[in-house]
Amino acid sequence: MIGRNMEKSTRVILALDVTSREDALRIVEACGEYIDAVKTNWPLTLAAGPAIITDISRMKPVVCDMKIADIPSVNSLIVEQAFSKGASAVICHGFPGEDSVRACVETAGGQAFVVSEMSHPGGKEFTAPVADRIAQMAREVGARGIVAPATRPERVAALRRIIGDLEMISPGVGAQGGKASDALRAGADYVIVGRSIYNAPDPREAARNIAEEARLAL
Ligand code: NUP
Repeated sequence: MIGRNMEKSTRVILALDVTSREDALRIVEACGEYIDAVKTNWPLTLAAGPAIITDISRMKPVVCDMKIADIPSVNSLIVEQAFSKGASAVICHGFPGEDSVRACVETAGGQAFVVSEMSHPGGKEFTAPVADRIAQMAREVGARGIVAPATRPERVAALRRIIGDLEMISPGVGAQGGKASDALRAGADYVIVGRSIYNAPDPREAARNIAEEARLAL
């Protein structure tokens, strides 16, 4: 199964960390107009089963965020499974090293994003000191892009200088304190937004507001 291409239109990727299939499908349906892709992670995959990736991929491109961080052979198996379910791209960790990341990128036909510096406070402890090297490595192995912290726009700008024209997707907007406009102006291509959309009283309205903020920022 081949996932669809992610458009660069609203610049919003919905992080769908809900734990019910019904809620997941309802929220994607409601927000569809204002998002370019859906990012699925472990909570939804474990709750609803991997077939949820296929279901959502019929509505929107799916970025499968299993934060793949294993040895190269196992990384390849995980990526194969994600794409066989309908993923359009995967997210892997950079810290396991170049061979592990290369396995993801090659198996994904280039459609892999590499986590550089994580967006939460603990991301400063171990990921920040090596983030520049991970970003450089992502470029060298031909990844589609990197994941960089919207909570630290100055780091988004610095990582943008390292990756050149690779794509950057940026979580940490809203619930984690980052602003979509700051991340996009600093060099992110897309913002990743979860709780501020799916926990909002009206997820469609919340997604619309962020898409509008993104439009005005660019
Ligand atoms: O550094 C990262 N920070 C982060 O929050 C890398 C990620 N992949 N994420 C993911 O983005 C996280 O797993 C979650 O799915 C989403 C952010 O959700 P929220 O804080 O907007 O609810």
